[in-house]
Amino acid sequence: MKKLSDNFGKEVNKLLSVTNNIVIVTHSNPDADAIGSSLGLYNFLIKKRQNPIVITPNSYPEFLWWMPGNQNIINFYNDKKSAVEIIKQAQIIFYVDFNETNRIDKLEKYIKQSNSIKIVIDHHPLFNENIDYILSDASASSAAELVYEFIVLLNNINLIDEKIAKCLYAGIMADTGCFSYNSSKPRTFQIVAELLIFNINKDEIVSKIYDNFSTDRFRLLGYCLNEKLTVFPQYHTAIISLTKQELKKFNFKQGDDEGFVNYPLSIKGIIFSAIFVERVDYVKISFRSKGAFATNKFARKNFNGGGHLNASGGKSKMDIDKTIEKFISLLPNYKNELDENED
Ligand SMILES: [Mn+2]
Repeated sequence: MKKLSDNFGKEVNKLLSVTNNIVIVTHSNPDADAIGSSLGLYNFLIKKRQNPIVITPNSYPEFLWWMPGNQNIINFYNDKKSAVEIIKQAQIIFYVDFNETNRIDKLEKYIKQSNSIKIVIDHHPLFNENIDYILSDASASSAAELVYEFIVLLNNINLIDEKIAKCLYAGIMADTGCFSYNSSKPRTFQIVAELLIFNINKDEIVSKIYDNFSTDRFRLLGYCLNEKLTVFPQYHTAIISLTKQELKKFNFKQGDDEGFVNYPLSIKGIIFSAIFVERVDYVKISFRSKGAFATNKFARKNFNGGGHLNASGGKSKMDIDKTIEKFISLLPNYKNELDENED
């Protein structure tokens, strides 16, 4: 675990005791871990008699709206004026579930202008060193797990309650795909055990996050798997693509393609998966892998992106067909690596 100071807990506690204006920011297109870790931290700071405000760069799916504190989140995209004003007043800004400011899109400009103290709580590989306090561990399951560690470092375990536990559980559960990956360390389960003490209904949380497909989204998934899947067995790779017209046909709403990229990894012998989704002026790409194949390196080198070893993303300004052509043309360069990692 990286942190800038051995007295992290003491120093941050001291800092919080003299600060009123605290802002928590998470990455754009927030997922369950982004919202769970942000609201876990939010509810914790409220318990500490602080007055934090969570700001998201844009909106996020309705299946995350149940989390305690959600009603107070400010969405920069919808309420730019308030968000900018709050950031101007901020004395501390937490970066939760990201550390590179290019992950927060248009919010970046305002966050960079702020001379507040910056505190990172994140589990992505660390690139931004321009931060006052860092709690970063790329081997942690989720940002939510690190928010728990943050509370431990501040010596405030006694403040954890059902609200905090629900949010943190949601983040850990979702970022590990219901404990199927990124969850081999005993520590993750120790933390989960501590959270379950608060009588949270874990099955209900899973159901809220996963059993929420609209009929359109469910049919879109079926369409992807049946019509839009291309498998490259020689490269242990499979891809899915979706054009704007196809999205329209299925009344696409933001987040509807969430998780689709994981499905090809269920095919025997496939260890690398990608989904290409056409947006207004670029192609959004998500990568997933099993084992040691580093999708983040692949994304960084070829598609302007980055992320975790097994889960990352990128962008392409070329049209979707050219983007896919480029992806396919790259596969031979990775053949050895993909062969080695075949399970
Ligand atoms: Mn995360």
